[in-house]
Amino acid sequence: MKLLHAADIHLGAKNSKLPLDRQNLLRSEQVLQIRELFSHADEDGFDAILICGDLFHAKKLQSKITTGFFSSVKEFSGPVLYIKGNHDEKFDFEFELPKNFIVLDENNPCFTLKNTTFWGQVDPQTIRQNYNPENQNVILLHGDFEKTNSNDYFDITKYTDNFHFDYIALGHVHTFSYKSVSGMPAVYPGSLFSNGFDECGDKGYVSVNLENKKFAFQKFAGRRYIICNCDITGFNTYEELHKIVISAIKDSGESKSDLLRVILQGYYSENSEKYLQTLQSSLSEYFYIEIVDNSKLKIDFDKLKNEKLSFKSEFLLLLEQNEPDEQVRNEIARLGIEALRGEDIS
Ligand SMILES: [Mn+2]
Repeated sequence: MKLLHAADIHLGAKNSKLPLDRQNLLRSEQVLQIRELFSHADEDGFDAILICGDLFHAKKLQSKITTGFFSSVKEFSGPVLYIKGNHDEKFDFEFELPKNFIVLDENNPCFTLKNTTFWGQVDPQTIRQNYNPENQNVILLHGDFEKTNSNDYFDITKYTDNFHFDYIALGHVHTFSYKSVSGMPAVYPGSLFSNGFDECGDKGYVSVNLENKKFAFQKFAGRRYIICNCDITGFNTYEELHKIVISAIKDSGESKSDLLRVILQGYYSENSEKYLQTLQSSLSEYFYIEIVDNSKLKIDFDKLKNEKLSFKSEFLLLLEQNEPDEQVRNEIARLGIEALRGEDIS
């Protein structure tokens, strides 16, 4: 039996820092990509799709998102098995669900397909009443079983100490990871899409072959969030700055469809051409790009102190007389000079 194991789809979630048109585009794209995935799941040989919680981001969603999702479910001939997560535990199913969309909970603790029983996150007593060791058994769980101090921690041993599962399908942790628990594979597929710069890298689902006990991460999300650190120390002209930034972006292995955050670091000198607006608009072919400027002005104190009739020189001399700590003095000097240049204080 072949399973498509997904979790944390967070339909309807938005990265509110993005421009509105980009947010809308991403949300409708996600619905269409899921339809594409589900409509090919039969020919890709999947017998069932598992969704281990946080399918929906909030209690209520725009109906075009939910209708879009459930129309995708109908594209697949097998069952789509779902448990609720912390984000969608209160989701209102105010409409008729497709027959192959199966919610596993205390009212409906398990579902059997051929020789495999799928379990929801139910009381172990409930499992005991119907557990058949002759079958293959798979359990769907949502939460963090490793971080005992997490609000969403759950004790996995109440399942693994009492039953054998051929596969433990998890949700909640947004990065692909797996661990063997009492010899059983416990797998987080990670989120299906990324929703921000705190979730960089490839996102996808896990393809599971229950017969040979093999599972593999499958890259799915078309767009990635990428953080690109860029040391701009040493540039003088705008062309030099542009060249340094472009080369750092290329090194990140990006594509034009990704969402990029470029973090400028290092030092620039007083007369260097740091034209950030121009830089930003020269990179407009990316789906989304933002520039975070953490670079610092490098100050030639000796030169500035010797300037005649100069605010900067007066300021630095005063500072030297009043602040004994050199590190503190340098930081105040940098902020003061930036302010005197009429710049944003970094
Ligand atoms: Mn989640």
